[in-house]
Amino acid sequence: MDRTDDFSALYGDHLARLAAGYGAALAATGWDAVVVHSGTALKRSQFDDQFWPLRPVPHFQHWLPLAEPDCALVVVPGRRPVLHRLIAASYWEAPPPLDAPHVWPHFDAHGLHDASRLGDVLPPGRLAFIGEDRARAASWQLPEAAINPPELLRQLDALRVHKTPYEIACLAEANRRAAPGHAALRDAFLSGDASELELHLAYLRATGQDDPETPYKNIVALGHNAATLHHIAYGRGATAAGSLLVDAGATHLGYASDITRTWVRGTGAAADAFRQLVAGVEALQLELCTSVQVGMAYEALHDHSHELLTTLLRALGLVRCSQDEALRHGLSRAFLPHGLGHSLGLQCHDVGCALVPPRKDNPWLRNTAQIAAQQVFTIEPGAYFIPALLEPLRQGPQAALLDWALVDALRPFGGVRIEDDLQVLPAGVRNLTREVLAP
Ligand SMILES: [Mn+2]
Repeated sequence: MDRTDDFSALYGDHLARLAAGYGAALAATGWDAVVVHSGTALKRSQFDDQFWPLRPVPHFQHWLPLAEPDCALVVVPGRRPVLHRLIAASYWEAPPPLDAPHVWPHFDAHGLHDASRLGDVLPPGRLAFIGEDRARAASWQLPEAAINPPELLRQLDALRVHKTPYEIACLAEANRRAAPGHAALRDAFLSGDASELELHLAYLRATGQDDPETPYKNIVALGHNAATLHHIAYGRGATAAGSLLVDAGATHLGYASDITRTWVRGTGAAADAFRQLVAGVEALQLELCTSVQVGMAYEALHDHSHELLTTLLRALGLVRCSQDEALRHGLSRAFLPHGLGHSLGLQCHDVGCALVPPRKDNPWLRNTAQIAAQQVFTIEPGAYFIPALLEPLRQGPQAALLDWALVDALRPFGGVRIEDDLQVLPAGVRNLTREVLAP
């Protein structure tokens, strides 16, 4: 069996699991069938006639990686799924071609000249609609109560938490596609003075992606810009900045990778201290990856990341008090305000692992699930010099617990984040990122 047959077999198994899952969810929630809409192209402005590239409804992409607007997938338990595709009459726009021959044998495909006429051919019975375009559902005479019924949606989202071997293969390939981009930016940064915009373009070239195809806007931050967690307003000028943070991924058949690396250049005491901080965050990131265990709460791992970061900040001299005192005052939270990671899949911030809200002191944590085999999530600790978080400490009663001269010396480097994508195994993890990206 060659690799293509192998992949094709994985996809068949994936669809079989999906069909069983949809059947159970529909039966449990009292629906006879479901229509999953691919989405409607959104106008960039109501005053113009250009559209954003379609981001398909993830439930639709869970079945097939087709990025065409106004497709409808009709799932009736026990029957082959039926795909209605709009036969576009436009000579202005055409959807991207789909290079995935493994998909077509699994669907009964029909062409539709007018999307609003689908209502005429929908099966009888209680039909639910999953999608974003409520007006489209209404055009098919589906009542308001049939649109994204909360309990059905919750059960369909839950199906996306544990990845099938097909999905794991897609996520692994998305990592493999992103790896040359990270390697190219490391080399460009260490050997030249490219601007953020030039580095962003170099990443797209090295990964063979157009900007809208990336799973999220590349974060390319030189120097102090790394303190802006989602820095995407790329600088244009050559720079002598001592650090580069790149948070960028790739997609494969709709599945995303999400990878962050931080690089340091230059000499001197400040560069050496920041290099130690980067090495320390990388070491604690690796330790967190190896401590992942089935049954553990992801939030406990997040809490553990603050213990490890506190130890690191004390070792580097940024924090000048006991471990207990630093933890009691939550000093590490001023350096690391975001969550340790999130579920990953068809969306960069995938659903299903945050059904329970986090504790109040972890407001930005997007994964509160119990860790289980076949989940895929990121582990992405960081440490940043963010004036809006540090200044209140400097002005407050705990000011003496930090070395402000060192904080000020490191501020021009912005910050560090190290992020990998992990598949949880029955014992331990598979690191989808490090298996393709050399240190
Ligand atoms: Mn991430």
